[in-house]
Amino acid sequence: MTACLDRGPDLGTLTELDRAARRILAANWRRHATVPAARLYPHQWSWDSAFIAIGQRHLSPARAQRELEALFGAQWRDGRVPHIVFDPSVPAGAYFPGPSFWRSTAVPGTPGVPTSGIVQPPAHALAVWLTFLAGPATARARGFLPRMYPRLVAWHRYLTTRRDLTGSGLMSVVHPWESGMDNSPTWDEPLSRVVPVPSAEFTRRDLDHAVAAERPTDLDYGRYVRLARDYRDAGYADTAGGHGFTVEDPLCNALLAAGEHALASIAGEVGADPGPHRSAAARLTETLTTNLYDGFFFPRDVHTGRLLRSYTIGGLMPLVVPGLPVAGALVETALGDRFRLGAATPLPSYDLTAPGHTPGDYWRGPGWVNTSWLFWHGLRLHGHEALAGDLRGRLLDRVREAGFREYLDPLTGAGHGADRFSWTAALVLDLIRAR
Ligand code: 2M8
Repeated sequence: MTACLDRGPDLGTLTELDRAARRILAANWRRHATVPAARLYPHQWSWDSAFIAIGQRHLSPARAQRELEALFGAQWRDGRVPHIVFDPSVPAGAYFPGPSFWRSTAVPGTPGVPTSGIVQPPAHALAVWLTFLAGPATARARGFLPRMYPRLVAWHRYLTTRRDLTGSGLMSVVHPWESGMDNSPTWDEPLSRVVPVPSAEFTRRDLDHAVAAERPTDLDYGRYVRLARDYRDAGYADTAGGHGFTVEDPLCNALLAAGEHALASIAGEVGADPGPHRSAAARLTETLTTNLYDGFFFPRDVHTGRLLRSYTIGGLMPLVVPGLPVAGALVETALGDRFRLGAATPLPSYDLTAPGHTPGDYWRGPGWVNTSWLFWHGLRLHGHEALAGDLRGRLLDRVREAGFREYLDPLTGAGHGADRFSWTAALVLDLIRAR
């Protein structure tokens, strides 16, 4: 096992790891949902809740269902699921940008609870289906799938219609936060065209709880604020050409395709027709591969029409799509020097051979457990059981050594970012139970 300089407490055996993970999820639960990390992220986050449910389903299927229901309870009338659902009992200054920045409640068709106005990767249909499978009796008694199905359909419809900003059949993200990989080097080029809001005009809260060298710069934040403010001031309208940043992202579109497969299964359970979901999944898979694959999956910058050719973890994520025609090539790339599957764990967020790779800096090198979990899920889906088993063992070892950190140095295993991070705990619980 790799030596690890700033390793956290030795969490010992799997039983202890399991117990520690349970304690984190219990401590981070707030009435209806789980916060990603108590201080740095004190509200409900969209794709975090999907991963949290995937772990929580093993402890309490009902609580996992409630987590997802709480998120979709904040869905907008246009179908969008906001990336943050704010907890009104948390002090206003605890997170920036908070409710007074997004002003969601002033937008017609939004729920009473304040939310952000942007989205995150659509991991939800998959999470709903896996949650159902872990407790079908509880789910049936609570009417979980009949309640979630129309909401998931509306969510996917929003992404495949209003967010298809090019007519290509793929969804676009209009803010780096929407990709889930906020500070990825891939966004540097499209972001460079965005005029930053001066840092004197806003107060960051993340630096109260995290090391500045491991977080985005003030200049990046200025650009994030500009994009979010412009979107808000346009009434969160999704218009082609109306956004300073528009990218067709492989991770989001792959989760959408995987989500359509999950929706087909859910439709079968609720007595709806799975056919349209199967067709949508096939269409998305083909368009994703035709438009974004060139030896690897790259995002497309809609403003220039060009692929953004850096190797990030997002480009490996289409492995979650059942029947992906280039799955074998993707696994080969993962085994190569850029990602070093089988050695670097968690899988690095950015190309290990790139000059800009920084092992401790936000989405610019370190590994997150959620993207490695998605890749592990994809390995199993495509029959790579041995590689999947090895990745599972390595991930559990890493967390045992470093603790439940937000992200880790893929080569040394050193932990970074928030501690007692919910999706790390939840996905460890899932990995422990994987057969
Ligand atoms: C990070 O993003 C938030 C903004 O949404 C932030 O930096 O404040 C990302 O890692 C994102 O993927 C994640 O969902 C969120 C909460 O864990 O934190």
